[in-house]
Amino acid sequence: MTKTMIVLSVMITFTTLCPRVYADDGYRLWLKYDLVSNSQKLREYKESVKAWTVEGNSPTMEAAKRELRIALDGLLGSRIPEVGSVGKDGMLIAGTYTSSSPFAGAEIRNTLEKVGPEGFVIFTKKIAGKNSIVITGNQDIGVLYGVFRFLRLLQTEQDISRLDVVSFPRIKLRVLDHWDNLNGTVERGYAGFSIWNWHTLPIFIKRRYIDYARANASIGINGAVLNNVNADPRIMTRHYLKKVAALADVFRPYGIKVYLCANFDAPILLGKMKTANPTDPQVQEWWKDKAKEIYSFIPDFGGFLVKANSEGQPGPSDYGLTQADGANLLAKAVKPYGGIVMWRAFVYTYNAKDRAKQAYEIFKPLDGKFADNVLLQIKNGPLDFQPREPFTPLFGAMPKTNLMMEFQITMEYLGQGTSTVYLAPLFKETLESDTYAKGKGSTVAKVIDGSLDGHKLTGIAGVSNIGADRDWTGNEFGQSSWYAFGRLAWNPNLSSREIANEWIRMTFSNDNSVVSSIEEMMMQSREAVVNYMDPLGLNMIFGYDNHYGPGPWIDYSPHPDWNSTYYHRADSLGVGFDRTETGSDAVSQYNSPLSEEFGSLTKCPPKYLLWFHHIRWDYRMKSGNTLWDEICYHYYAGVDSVREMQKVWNSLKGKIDSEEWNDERMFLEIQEKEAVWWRNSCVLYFQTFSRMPIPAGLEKPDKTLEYYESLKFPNAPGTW
Ligand code: GCV
Repeated sequence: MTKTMIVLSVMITFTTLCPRVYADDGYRLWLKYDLVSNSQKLREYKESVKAWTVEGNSPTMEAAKRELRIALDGLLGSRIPEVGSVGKDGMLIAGTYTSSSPFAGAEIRNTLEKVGPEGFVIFTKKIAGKNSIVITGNQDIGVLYGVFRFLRLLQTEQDISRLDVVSFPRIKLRVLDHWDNLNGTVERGYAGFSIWNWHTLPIFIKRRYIDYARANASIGINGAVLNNVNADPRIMTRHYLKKVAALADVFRPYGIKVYLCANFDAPILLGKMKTANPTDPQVQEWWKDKAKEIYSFIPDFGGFLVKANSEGQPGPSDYGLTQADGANLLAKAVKPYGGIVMWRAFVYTYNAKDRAKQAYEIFKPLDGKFADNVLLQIKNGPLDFQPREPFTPLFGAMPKTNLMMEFQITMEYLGQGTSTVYLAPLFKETLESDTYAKGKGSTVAKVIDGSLDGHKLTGIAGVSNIGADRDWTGNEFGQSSWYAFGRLAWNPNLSSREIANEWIRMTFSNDNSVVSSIEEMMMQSREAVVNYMDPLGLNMIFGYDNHYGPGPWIDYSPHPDWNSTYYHRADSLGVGFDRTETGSDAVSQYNSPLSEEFGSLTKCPPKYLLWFHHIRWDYRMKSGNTLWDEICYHYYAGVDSVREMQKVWNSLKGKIDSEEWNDERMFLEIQEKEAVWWRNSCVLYFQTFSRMPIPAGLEKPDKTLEYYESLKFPNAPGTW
């Protein structure tokens, strides 16, 4: 060995085996694979995994091998050999099930029959008299998912001595919606520019594309819509399709299909036709040809996502036709190739009496009119990704239609890139809501997993918070919501707390006291933001257009329902939107007994009170406080929670990576200021109507309402 080779080999051994000494920048997400910190566990793992093999060499199996190679070496701190044969003690064997698999048997075959194409099982078994761990599934992708699950067990330092894991996804399409524009910007993106570099594709494959696929596969996400729903039609030209195909090639081994947002006017804009009318045979032919062309580039193309007749986008209403007519046009074009259409229910006009009622009014009559390869993609709440909304009543009203959920992972209305808000509790709140469509227990989760109405084509989408920032999401805690979205898409029954626990262990530390501190901080973070922005059912009182910061005073938009005053309706008597029978009657869109519950002042859950009721300032709440005092207490509690989060975080100094710690410290400093800004602005603004004092004992705002109203944010994302 030459001197240089010796030095190199020492360096490689050092970097592989030693725990990291440099600061972390968040790039590795939850796939860090650092050395197992508990020495007892490390010894056990090394006993259990002395060598490994992955059967098969498809691109997916090669991905599984690559993952095991880097992960085992990192986690166990030494090179774990990959061997070609079984029969050694401490073997880890991964492979799809066949009758000649070394682990074949009736019991395992029966179990696999229940887990479907993407499910997997992990179990401990003696093979040829030797202790082995087996990861298997019906298809390669199931095995890859199983590998990630096995690695998570090590990452979170679980017992692996007697494994018996059976897992399969409850929802078929688990999709990230990227609102990425072709010029590199991201609508409502707070983590820098788009991760897709349309200029250097298709030849230059960034390492980040592969890591994106790895991260998604590790949590079971199996689809990516690459472009903004406000769709630039050029994405469907040959120039871009070659680039899309290159990304599809990268994602395929990881089980991820690509989808594109289609602009409904594409026949006019690209095809130079005079109309995009779905009833025109030439328009139908144009979509058929376009689908053929797309599939010639990407044989497993997933299909289209469409925003139609909403916020300036074209659609079938332009021709006096229904949303179903539009959706079915595209559905027919992709049907021969097994493609699907995700058609958005986010359709509204600007001057309705109650915007929250519109999607239901437009779509409910169309139940049963959509083609079988269409899914109606519905936002979790009737308005627009607010910190809290009741669920969209359509979930309990269209049994003959494939309904899919649309959550927003990017935090357009929750403090955007700098705030720490763990979104699993928000997702869960909607999923666990009872629609009563078929009596008690008809939860939204059961609607979207297809079990309530017997649908096979099921889906869930999350508007991505991913950008080109080094740590992917701008604020590392944003990763937790991406992670939670994937985990809940796989299994909506998981709890927010257990998902947080996993993520913290993989991201920051396995030290129990650190884990429980961060877990508490995350679990209160969503309620904190609701309290200091939109307590008691208030909503849509954000800064105009950029949606950053408070703007309850906004009343200058030409679109009535883009004004905050449209939503809070504060006057000298009270505050809140009357959606009861005598108001807009939105309550009647919910099934009984919810409609009565929401419609009753005394039975309505306090968290939705001002969503459904206009209430007097001096109304006595169950707590004994007047409504005005209760509003104030919530705003102040929100700020207190952020200060509490700061305390918890400060106590972790020295216990987690210093760079990650310091980044979050700074973000929480911003968040505390923003929470105070929200609280003071809203309390001072609503006080001009209530004319009541801020309750004794609460700190007084140190600035005037005029000051807050005068603030401008030329650098807020979305304003440039
Ligand atoms: C992509 C809200 C956002 C828009 C977004 C729209 C939608 O109105 O502010 O930026 O557009 O929702 O979901 O289509």
